[in-house]
Amino acid sequence: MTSGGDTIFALSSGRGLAAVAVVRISGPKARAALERLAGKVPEPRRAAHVVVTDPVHGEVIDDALALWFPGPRSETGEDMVELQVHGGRAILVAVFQALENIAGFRPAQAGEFTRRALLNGKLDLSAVEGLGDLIAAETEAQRRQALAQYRGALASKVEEWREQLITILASLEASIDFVDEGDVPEDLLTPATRTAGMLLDEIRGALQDAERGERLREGFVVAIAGPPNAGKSTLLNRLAQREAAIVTDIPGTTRDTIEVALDLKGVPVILVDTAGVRETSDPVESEGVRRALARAASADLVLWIVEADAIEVSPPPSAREVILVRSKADRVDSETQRRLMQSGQLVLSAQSGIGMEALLDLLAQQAEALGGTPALVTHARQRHAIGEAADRIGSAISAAAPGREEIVAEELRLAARALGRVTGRVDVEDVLDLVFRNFCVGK
Ligand SMILES: Nc1nc2c(ncn2[C@@H]2O[C@H](COP(=O)(O)OP(=O)(O)OP(=O)(O)O)[C@@H](O)[C@H]2O)c(=O)[nH]1
Ligand SMILES: [Mg+2]
Repeated sequence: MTSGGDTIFALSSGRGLAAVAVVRISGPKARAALERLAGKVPEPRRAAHVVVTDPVHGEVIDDALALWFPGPRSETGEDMVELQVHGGRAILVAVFQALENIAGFRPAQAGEFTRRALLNGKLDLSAVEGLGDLIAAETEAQRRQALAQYRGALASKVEEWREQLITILASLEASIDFVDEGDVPEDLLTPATRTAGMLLDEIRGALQDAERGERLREGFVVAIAGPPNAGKSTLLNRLAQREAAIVTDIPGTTRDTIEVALDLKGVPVILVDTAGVRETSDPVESEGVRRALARAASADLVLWIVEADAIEVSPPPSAREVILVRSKADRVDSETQRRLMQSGQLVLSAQSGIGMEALLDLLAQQAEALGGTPALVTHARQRHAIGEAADRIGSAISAAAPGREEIVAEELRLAARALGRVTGRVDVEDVLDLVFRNFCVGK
């Protein structure tokens, strides 16, 4: 088993007051931590009660539960120890001090346990990304997607694709050999291209779904935008069920963008209230307008809010998807409401509650589309590698012609290599820093 040389330790449970705190220790001398601090080594993978004592002063630090995981059957693949002590600050300071006093021990860096698990083949790169997402998951759909990736949904699919490519390659290489011998018994290129085409369709399908996967991780951004005084902040407050934004009857009240996170059907939705869009000479307001338009342009959905009785409707900005919403419906008669609705607009009043159900239904529908069956591809890094594989397979197919088997084979080989990057089978060193960027100490 590879080991980082040092034996590392960290608090793996949350910081702050807690009944129990979990201290993890990993590395070649992990066993020594038990011998020195607990005076005994429990049976592998069985919890045992121990008295944690400072080996230098002989002072009892705490009563604890200890677990011993000899490598390679441990999370990192190395020898590991888990101490469950009481979660007080002073206890942890004393335990860490005692561990640091053992030669060859040092505090772990952010993500270092997982990094060792990766290097020891306990996790592949996509599972590491899934694990990071699982820890960060705030909603049910995020948890489901992250767990699927952590448990190998993407890795096994990519491996399946890679194996298919290798099978195609093997058949092509056979035909190349036959060409060398001047004896081509049959056309092997045609079936190879056909299989590659089917594989390409499947890979492209997964890539098409990648945007959904990435959006679910980051949250579905809904920008509330429109002219001043249209009732944007009132709508945000109603959806957030709290007074997140200031509401007044003075046009130009909101200057900064204000974000509120909602959980809609297990999907994280980020609502953004923005400054009313209008021509203005006020430098503060004009910066607000600039931000409003920028936020609308990058949002997944823009709710363009216009008062129900507005005669002139200012045109919505260009954005991925815009829904025209008529606000303050309580100020127009029911006949006008009906007429507006018939033209496909959402008519609502954030003050009286008219039409709010319809808006929530619409948002929930969008959320459900994101949160359905977990997407396979959920990170830009994975998307790029798989995208390159798709491009290579595409080139292989267009290059296919008798006598060009070697070119086709070379493209397919590069495609297989690109797929290998998804799981970290190849070029893993290049991306470690990127992948572990958001990991914290103890993971
Ligand atoms: N009658 C009625 N008044 C509303 C409704 N929604 C908002 N208002 C009023 O319209 C005024 C403006 O509301 P805001 O929510 O601050 O409007 P805004 O679009 O955020 O305005 P800016 O931040 O200035 O762009 C306030 O006086 C609100 O009370 C509504 O549904 N019905
Ligand atoms: Mg406002």
